[in-house]
Formats: sequence, structure tokens, C-alpha cells
Amino acid sequence: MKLERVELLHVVIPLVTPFRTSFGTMTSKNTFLLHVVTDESEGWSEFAADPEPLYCPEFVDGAEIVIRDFLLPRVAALPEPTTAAAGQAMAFVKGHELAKAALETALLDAELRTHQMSLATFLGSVHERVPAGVSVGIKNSVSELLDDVERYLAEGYLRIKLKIEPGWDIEPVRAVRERFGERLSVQVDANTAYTLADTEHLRKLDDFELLLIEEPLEENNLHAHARLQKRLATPICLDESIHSARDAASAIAMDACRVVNIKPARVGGYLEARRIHDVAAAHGVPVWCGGMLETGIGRAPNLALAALPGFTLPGDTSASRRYFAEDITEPFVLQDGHLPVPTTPGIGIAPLPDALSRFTTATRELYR
Ligand code: OSB
Ligand code: MG
Repeated sequence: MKLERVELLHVVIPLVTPFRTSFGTMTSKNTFLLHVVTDESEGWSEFAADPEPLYCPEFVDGAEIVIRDFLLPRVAALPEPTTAAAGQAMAFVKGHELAKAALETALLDAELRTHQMSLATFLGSVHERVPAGVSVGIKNSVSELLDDVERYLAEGYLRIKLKIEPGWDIEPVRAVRERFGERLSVQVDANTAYTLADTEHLRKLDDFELLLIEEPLEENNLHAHARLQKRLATPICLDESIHSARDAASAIAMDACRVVNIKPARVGGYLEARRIHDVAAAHGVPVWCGGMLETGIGRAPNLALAALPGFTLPGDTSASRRYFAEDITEPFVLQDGHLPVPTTPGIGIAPLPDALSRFTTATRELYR
């Protein structure tokens, strides 16, 4: 496989409804796609983070520089830029997992297309479809929240995740439980909004039989999460704090979490994501696939990952229309609460040329 061309396409796609979390409000998916062309095939990927470093330290313009100036030159210098060789070459650059994931995934897509193998087959997926949950943002009122949850349940979503923050936690969770009953699968995500001083307050959530509470405390503070877990019956799930299989192993050994949210981008790509799945499975720790409001380009490979056997909880892998009136690919459609796992070679999807040209705001040739 010889690298011939790498293109970066900035895209802006409006969200159907603003998405508010404890760290900010998003009204569009504003990111870039990578398009890799080799002598044998092509590959696509999507950078998962946002223009501002509010969820994680990486951001769109910074990642473009990291890929252009540090990652791609190392990959382009390889005699054969396979995913495995690229992973080793990129390891010399510290951090920047989301930028690495974008480049690795585009290469992996191209490489698998060369071998006519789907990502699902390559990763070892065992399901043809995966159960879908939905992440529900912070709303202006509880009645607005209940209306939204009702609509998602009518569409067939199998589990509800409520975004929480101080001032929007016990009340909305209680309201959802009272309205929809105790059999509904509900979990919450704080995106680092609390501290250990809030322990007694967070213990009130134990009354609601939640599946889990995601990233309640500051990022990377495994010690604090372990201390909180000692006082909480609700399982802690880590998102922002897990950047690698090593982090997952440490967190599990410390009882800093009892569930792991695997976002391939946050951990440097699908190979490391599979290693986290394996580490968690060896410890009997359930995992699920998180999301970053991806277009179809990011969603397709997440569905392949979510079909591995250890993904025993529904993910944030919702249907395309939960995010976009029009996606940049063929939309993923919910059927009986599930999404299909792509089966064609590589990530199994590519942008629709017409939609792509309308949503693209700038194109840069990074390599030729
Ligand atoms: O914390 O899981 C998160 C979206 C953007 C950034 C971080 C998170 C999220 C979500 C939505 O919760 C997941 C999705 O539906 O893609
Ligand atoms: Mg999260």
C-alpha cells in the first residue's frame, strides 16, 4: 500500500436540536474528515472533537496542525504505511489520541478495503446489529425533558442517558423514573461537573437504580473516582479519564470504575479500543460504545466496534436523524431499537458526494 494523497475537509453540519452538556452547548457538528488515497484504495475518517477544547484538550484546528506537521510526515516516511506500522510511528508523538485516531482510522479503512475485509470482521464482531441508547442533553425545564425522552422511547431507543450538572440532577432523574417507571434503563453523565465535596449529594442518585454514573469527577483523577465509588452503590463509568488500555487496567484495579465507556477516538483508535474491550472483558467489566455526535463517517466504525462480545450495554450509537436532518452519508436508521453493523469492506461507508460538497467549508491537501 503506497500513500498517494491525503486530504482534510472541514465540514459543518447543523444539529436538529442544540445539545447542552455540563461543558457547553453544541448547535452543529463542526469538524474535519480525512480522506486517504493509496495506490490500491481509499479511506475515510472523522475527527471526533470540537472547535473548542471543552470536552477534551484536543480541538479541530490544533488537530489539523498535529496531523499535518507531526503525524502524517512520520507515516508518509514509512516504506509501507500499514495501520500497524503507522501506529508505531505515531507513538513517538505524545498524547493527541483523537488526532492519531483520525489518521489511523482513515489508513485502516483503506487497508481493509485493499483486503476486501469489513472492520467488523477485522475487529472480531459477533453481532449483525447493536442495541441503541440515546444521550439526552440538559433542557430548560423538566417538562421539556420528559417530552424529549417520551419521543425517543416512542422511536424505540432501549436506554436513556441524561446529561447532568449541579442544579440539574436529582430532580430530572426522579421525574424520568416517576414518568417512565423503574424498568426503563437509565444512566447519567456528568462530564466532570462534580467534586468529592458533592459525595453526599451524589449518593441521592442511589435511590434510582441507575445503570451507571459517567465521569462524575475531574478528568484523570482515578484516585478521587475510587474514593467516590466506595461511597456510591451506583456503578461509576469512566469516559474522559480513560485514554488507553493501561488507564483502563489501572482504573479497574483501583475500583475507580465498574463500567467503561469506550470511545475509539479518545483512546487513539480502533486497535486500542479493542485492547480496552479485552482488558475489561478479562475482568468481567461491561463496556459500551460512546459517541461524539458523529456523522455517518464516524458512526459506521463505532457500530462495528460495538458488535464485539464484551459490549453488553447499549451505546450512545443513535440513529443519524437523532443528530442531523441530513447526514453526510446514507443515514443509519433505527429498527426495533437497533442499528445495523456495516458489512462491506473497510468502515463500510463513504460520504455522498453531493452532501459532502454542500457541507464542506474548506479543503486542504496535506500530502501528495
Ligand atoms: O460525554 O459522552 C459524552 C457528546 C459529545 C461529547 C461528549 C459526550 C457526548 C455525548 C453524546 O454524550 C453521545 C452521542 O450521542 O454521540
Ligand atoms: Mg461522557
